[in-house]
Amino acid sequence: MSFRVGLLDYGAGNVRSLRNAIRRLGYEIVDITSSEEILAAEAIVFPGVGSFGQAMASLDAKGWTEALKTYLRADRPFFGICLGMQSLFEGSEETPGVPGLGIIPGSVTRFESQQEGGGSVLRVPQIGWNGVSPIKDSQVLESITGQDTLYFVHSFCAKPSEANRDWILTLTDYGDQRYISMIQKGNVVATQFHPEKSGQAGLNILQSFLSRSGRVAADASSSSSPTLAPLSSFPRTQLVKRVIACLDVRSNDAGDLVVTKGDQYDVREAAAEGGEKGEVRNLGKPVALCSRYYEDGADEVVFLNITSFRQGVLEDTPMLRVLELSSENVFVPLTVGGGIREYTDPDGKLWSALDVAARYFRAGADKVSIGSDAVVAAEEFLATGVKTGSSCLEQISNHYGAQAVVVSIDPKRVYVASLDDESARGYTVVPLREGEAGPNGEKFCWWQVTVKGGREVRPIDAIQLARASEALGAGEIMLNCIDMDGQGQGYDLPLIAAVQNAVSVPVIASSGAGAVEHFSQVFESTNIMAALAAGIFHRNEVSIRQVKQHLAEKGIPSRA
Ligand code: 1PR
Repeated sequence: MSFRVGLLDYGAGNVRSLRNAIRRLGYEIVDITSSEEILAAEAIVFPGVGSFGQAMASLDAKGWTEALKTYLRADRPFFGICLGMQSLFEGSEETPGVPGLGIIPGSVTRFESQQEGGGSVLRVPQIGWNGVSPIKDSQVLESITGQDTLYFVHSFCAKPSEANRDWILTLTDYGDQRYISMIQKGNVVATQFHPEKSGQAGLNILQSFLSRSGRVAADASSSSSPTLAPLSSFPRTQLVKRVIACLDVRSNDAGDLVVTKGDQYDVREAAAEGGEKGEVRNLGKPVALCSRYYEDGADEVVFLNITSFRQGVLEDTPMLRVLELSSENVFVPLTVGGGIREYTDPDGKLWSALDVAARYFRAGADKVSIGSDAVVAAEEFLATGVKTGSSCLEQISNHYGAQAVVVSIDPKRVYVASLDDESARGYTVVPLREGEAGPNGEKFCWWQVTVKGGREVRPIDAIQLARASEALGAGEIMLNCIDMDGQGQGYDLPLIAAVQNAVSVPVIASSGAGAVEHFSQVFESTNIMAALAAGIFHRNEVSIRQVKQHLAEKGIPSRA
């Protein structure tokens, strides 16, 4: 170990994974607390989190802005991540009028949520794994191959131009929009993607930077001069499909936290004839399963604390510990759900949804998933048309950014006889697939929203909830289906298509995967970019590798 890495952390999100990644690579971390420490640092890593305006305001409030500019202009070792890269530009459409550090010419703009060739909307934020197309050589990229993908999660991006060309190291394409995914000039490096969330490929990039920090300027071969080829001539990249493992976690009857799995949300073993309901199914330990799925190629892991509505979330120490331990060894995004809401503890103290989310982010979560509380907020919004800003969904989204908030929808099919069935007025009714029918031969259905793990139905449908959630600040929708859950018969394709068409944020298909073919089926027939499964992975029926192999055989791109 040659030096200590200074971390510029202004307290806005999950930097635990970054700390874990740097430690894993063998470096010691020192938290920067003053502008003097910035100027004296041997290397600085700046993981910007939150909004552009908040990041710049935090730097200003701490009196760090000028010191950071001086540090950067002196070509000292710097690695910016996501907003840490965007802050190097002159400004951002995200927070007009707020100047950036102004080291790189140009301003950051929002992705255009436009129509693509196939007529579908380009989903913003971009969430998932995409490639990088180098426009010059650099030792920072020495371990990256053309097949590698890295994890991006952002709504804003910096566009390449002749004015900033000498800073560009790699370009990436989202739909037909080409943007800067990495910059490098001398010792100053930054990435739009999250290397600490990009598996081994991301760790390799961080390692390449840290291992020669401060020596780049002296080593002329490390970064060649840019070629004069037009920026459009470099190979295109694409966002690939995600395969997500989901761990439903709860205490079993002995009080241990276990991964369980329901059949249509019933997580207890069937009762013996005439006997009482069986035990909670125990399919393994959360931390161990999370590691196994990471090693097996999961692009993301979701933890759902499925009984959190019965207990106080801030007393949920075991779940926090699961996240802390998992994030030590798992370098892909982690989402946590269950009990993300405002909460009054037994002493009468009120904890805001922001306090609750902050606890989970600090423990290692990258995103929080909101179920029941999002339904409450959506119902109010649908009734009044007013965004109060006070719902838990809005608060967390406004503070941490939409990309950090997933809304988990738990719908149940309601079968009806016709498209204009009186009982389904106001809801989206669709025809069932060939061969499907309701219990009384019905040929149509709509999807009623439930809360509390399917125990209570609400008077809105999944499409209304998805639309309202997007309006209130959800960056992603996790779309379960109680009827399909644990059945192994495939995803609810009409539901997924209906929700996918109703919103412009990314949608994760969930519930029903029973074979590798169900993944290609949902990806091909709905154009969705992410599919989640639980039971088949827990029971070792199908591995994530096998899913990816199958996708490759079908010509569907996914992370290798
Ligand atoms: O309402 O904000 O406290 O959140 C509670 C969260 O817990 C919600 O995200 C809700 O979906 C989840 N949840 C509550 N009860 C259950 C249950 O199963 N009894 N699990 C539950 C939801 C469904 C999926 C499952 C897929 C794939 N789990 O996540 O993993 O259906 O399963 P499969 O591949 O085996 O078919 P709040």
